[in-house]
Amino acid sequence: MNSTVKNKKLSNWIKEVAAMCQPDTIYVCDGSREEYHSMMAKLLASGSATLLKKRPRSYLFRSDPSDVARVEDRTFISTSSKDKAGPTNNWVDPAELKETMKGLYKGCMKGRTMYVIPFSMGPIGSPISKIGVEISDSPYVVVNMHIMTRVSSRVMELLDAGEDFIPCLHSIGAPLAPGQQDVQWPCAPIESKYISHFPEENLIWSYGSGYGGNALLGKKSLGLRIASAIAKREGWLAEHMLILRLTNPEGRQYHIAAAFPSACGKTNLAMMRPSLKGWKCECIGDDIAWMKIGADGRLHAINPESGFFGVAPGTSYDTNPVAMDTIKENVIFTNCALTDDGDVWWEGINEDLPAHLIDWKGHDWTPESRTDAAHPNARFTAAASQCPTICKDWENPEGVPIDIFIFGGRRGSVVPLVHEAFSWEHGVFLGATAASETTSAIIGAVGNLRRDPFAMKPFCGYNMGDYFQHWLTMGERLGNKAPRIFYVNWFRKDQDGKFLWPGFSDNSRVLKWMCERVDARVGAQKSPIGLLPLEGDLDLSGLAISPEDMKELMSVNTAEWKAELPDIDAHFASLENRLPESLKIQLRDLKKRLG
Ligand code: GTP
Ligand code: SPV
Ligand code: MN
Repeated sequence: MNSTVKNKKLSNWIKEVAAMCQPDTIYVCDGSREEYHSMMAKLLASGSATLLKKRPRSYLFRSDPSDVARVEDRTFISTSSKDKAGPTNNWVDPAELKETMKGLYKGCMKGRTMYVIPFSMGPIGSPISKIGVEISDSPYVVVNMHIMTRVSSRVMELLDAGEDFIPCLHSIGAPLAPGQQDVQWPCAPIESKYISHFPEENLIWSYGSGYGGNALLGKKSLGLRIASAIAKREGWLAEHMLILRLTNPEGRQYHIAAAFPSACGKTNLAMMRPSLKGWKCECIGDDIAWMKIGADGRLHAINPESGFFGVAPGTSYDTNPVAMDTIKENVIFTNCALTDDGDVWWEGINEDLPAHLIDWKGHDWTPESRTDAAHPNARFTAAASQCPTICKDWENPEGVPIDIFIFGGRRGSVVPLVHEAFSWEHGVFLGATAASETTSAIIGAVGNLRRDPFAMKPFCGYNMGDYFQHWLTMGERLGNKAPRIFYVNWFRKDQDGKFLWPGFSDNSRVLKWMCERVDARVGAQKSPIGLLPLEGDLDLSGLAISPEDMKELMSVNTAEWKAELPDIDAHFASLENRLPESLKIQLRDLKKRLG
């Protein structure tokens, strides 16, 4: 081991894990640039990474084709009773799960280095931050954690001084026998992957995958699943939300937090460049928000991450110029295609189709190939500090006071562009019943409609019924200082399957309406599902959209909404006695309004 660890809990844990996993060596990370570059040099030498000639200090990785996204079927919330995890989570008894996983962990790091990664979620030393230590046998995880979290010797100093931490154990599950040649992306087969969480003891055990949220354990595992359980116990919120600051032409600031499911537009909205003149949007976070009630009685949000792990396909100078500028240098790309001159490429990056590429599987690709050149869940990892619109307050430990919550999802039909909740309770009902078509961010079928309450179905570390109650309780505590709640759908399509709404920078038009609602500058019309903009209140100036398309976008069809009810009934019924009474009343009222 390259350094001594003074924190007793940590040094004991390192010993215990080393005895179980049997690595060749142990390396404690300090988070320095030198460490990052020497790891990258090794990854280049081993053939795992490709240096991009066209992008300074940027690298491309190709994963195993079986290891390309989060594995929800293999993700577990292991609590002392099944009821505590609830019907939306996979549950296995903790003793049984640990027995199974200990069997897998035994000798799993043979022939490899075991990295100890001390990291902070949130600014180092801030009272709202949490320290984690990830033990991993993946150097790819180390370099990504360097960008996505605050890995630093300063975290180790806090640990040395006795601070507590959340242990996050990770192995790719691919030991090497003596002399065995390594592969480019070692991992275990799907059936032996386990992404396990023990929220009652703040513990994470992940085995078998090297990709994204399965492996970068600060993100979904600590930042959402464990943090949501802690937040419930302590009376705050850990949410799958972007955070942005919108400034109107008069200079008034609004802070918005929005929850959309995976690959449904958080990064894009967080980095939006408004098409409306005089409006400014600044990015605070693109995936996770931790929110506490401040001394002023308002809800304050911080982004616990320090980087973006963003969806590459669809990102272009047309759709998301801010992201394009964020990823000019110092980027890790995963599962993108490689151009002949040494740059990355993906579907939707620009109009030109290169004559030849190396696809994400490492094969030759030409426009005649019938496959995607980049995997649909190909990602970029880039530091938040590189974002040209990063808000100067993004690391303020006080957070920013939230004015507006937005829920939403990907719905080709039924759901209008925007509606507002009648009340906090109705807003919680909108979050609780949110539904979206599944995307490539999850292993499994794409395009299946499912209820994804608060975009937290895969990330809530406890019973979803109790989570709904927690939101209701937070609303009671916030009283008239509670953020206003809205619901959006950027993805409604016409009969030909074309998006009706231009989206991206034009989403600023919808945000403007929300701000004007907050300031009571505009009214609204009642519909059975919520409040809709009055004719003419949505600023469409300079936008070429036909009145027919606009009408279709905003339409609330009673028959279509009635057809949603059986699925909502079933969703609520699955929560049984944990479903709060007031949400039952909300559903009853919706049924009455639909007639
Ligand atoms: P995760 O990182 O998985 O949590 O995803 P995310 O919610 O941050 O999604 P992201 O912003 O990366 O968007 C995912 C995909 O949706 C990309 O291909 C985007 O181009 C596309 N997208 C985002 N916003 C819009 C929009 O307003 N309209 C349309 N049509 N597509 C959008
Ligand atoms: C998501 O799936 O919501 C992501 C990507 O943000 S991952 O880090 O893989 O969870
Ligand atoms: Mn996400």
